[in-house]
Amino acid sequence: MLINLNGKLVPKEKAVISVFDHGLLYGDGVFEGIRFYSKNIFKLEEHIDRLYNSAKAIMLTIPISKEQMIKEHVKTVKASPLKDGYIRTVVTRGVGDLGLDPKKCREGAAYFIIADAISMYPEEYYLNGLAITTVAMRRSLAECLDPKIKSLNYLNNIMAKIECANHGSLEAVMINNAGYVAEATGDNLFIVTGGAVITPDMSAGALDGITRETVIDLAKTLKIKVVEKMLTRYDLYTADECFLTGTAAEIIPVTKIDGRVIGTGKPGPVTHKLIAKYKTLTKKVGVKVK
Ligand code: PXG
Repeated sequence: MLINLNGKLVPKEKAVISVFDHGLLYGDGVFEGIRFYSKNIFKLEEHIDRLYNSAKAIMLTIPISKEQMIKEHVKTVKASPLKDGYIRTVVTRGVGDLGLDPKKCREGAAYFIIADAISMYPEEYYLNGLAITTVAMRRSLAECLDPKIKSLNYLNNIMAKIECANHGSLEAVMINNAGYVAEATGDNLFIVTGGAVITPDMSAGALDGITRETVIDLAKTLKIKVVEKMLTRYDLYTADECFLTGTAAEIIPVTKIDGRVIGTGKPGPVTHKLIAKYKTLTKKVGVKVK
């Protein structure tokens, strides 16, 4: 496997970064998770835009232009033996002295791009639905670390993941400090109630998911009403359907929340329709890697 390390393709064993890299020392950096299907990179421009926005928010200058970054992604996928896979792009503040001041990273930001396989949840959950649980760990406040920034600091989500695993569940519902539903640990959350597709408003504190946006667009083309609003756990328990969205997870049905069976207990018709549309779209669009 070849890894793109600062623009050079190097074997996995040689793709190493310094222990003085501030991405590692302080979580000072940003990242993206992107998929490619049959060598087409899905929603690449959107992911690159979000990467540069995350970097801008933390005042991190990415050393290459967006256009060059797109080319580096194409180069990395081209070098991969995989037809379908997952790309993990990371930009760190770079190598610096000890001390959290970013000025100590005099060489500037560093980046790497990995193209590899990924599996988020076992296949049976895509067929039968996932059981998820609310955790005590609250989603970070936008006033502290805005969930819109896809930073290398994922401890908020990781601790929620540990907490739900301690309760024997594979995924967590994260709520914000006001008690409203924000998202899952690495996926956005949707419900279907009265025929409408409903998802927490971005102001609830969630990542501005690219799959979330895609699903909203697909629902609209299917003439399904889409609502973005604050949701409580009561709204989840009483929904007809529920599903999670993310680049890695794609669309996964949820059939149980905190022990409450959702709808019929089986993935619902709207979820099925959106999964089918999403699959078709991933085959149709994307940046082609020749
Ligand atoms: N919420 C959070 C907190 C995320 O990190 C999503 C939602 C879904 O966003 P997209 O744009 O993918 O629809 C994410 C996505 C990984 C990894 O290991 C990345 C994510 C989630 C889980 C694992 O690369 N990011």
